[in-house]
Amino acid sequence: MGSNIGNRLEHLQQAVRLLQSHPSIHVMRVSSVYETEPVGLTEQAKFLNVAVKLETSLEAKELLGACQSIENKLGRMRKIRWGPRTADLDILLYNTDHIQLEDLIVPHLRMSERAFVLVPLVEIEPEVRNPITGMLYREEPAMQQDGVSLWKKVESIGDFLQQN
Ligand code: A4P
Ligand code: MG
Repeated sequence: MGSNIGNRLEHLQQAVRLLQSHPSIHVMRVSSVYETEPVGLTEQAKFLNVAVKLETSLEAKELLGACQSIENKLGRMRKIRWGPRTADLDILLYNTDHIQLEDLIVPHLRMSERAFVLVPLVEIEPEVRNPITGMLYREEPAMQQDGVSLWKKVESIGDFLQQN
């Protein structure tokens, strides 16, 4: 998840609360919070990024729908006009599945090249591998990129939700 508008931490906390309140989603872990230089469109504010581990009985497509409805809810709650969203929730991995649908590609297409994804992911799941190549994500060269710094250490989900 990422946010670079307004109260970034609050947006991420709210997204985790909304995931938790979904009847078919159980939040297992939340990584520490990292402040990250924007990648892609670089003329924008720094992001806060976290990785979240879930257990769910939802199919991947249904989980994408749940993530998008949380993005929409957060956008509406913050009264941000149509445009950049207050929170972006992407699915990085779904078990070891390889999914190639029109609107859902898993593993996420650009994750292996992005330290802002890999660093929080590897923190909560150090042994996780790319299900297609078998490569450990912690051994990806992109792990060494600059622009990702620890912003708040997170010890537990409760700890994350209480931070300010
Ligand atoms: N989509 C396909 N696969 C997936 C997936 N695995 N998870 C489709 C989520 N969505 C997936 O996404 C566009 C479309 O991707 C969706 O309709 C969905 O069907 P979006 O969230 O609407 O738009 P977006 O996030 O602006 O585009 P995209 O392509 O997801 O952008 P990225 O690659 O996620 O980049 N820099 C830092 N430091 N931190 C960030 O968090 N985020 C971005 C967004 C750019 N730079 C960043 C960060
Ligand atoms: Mg996205």
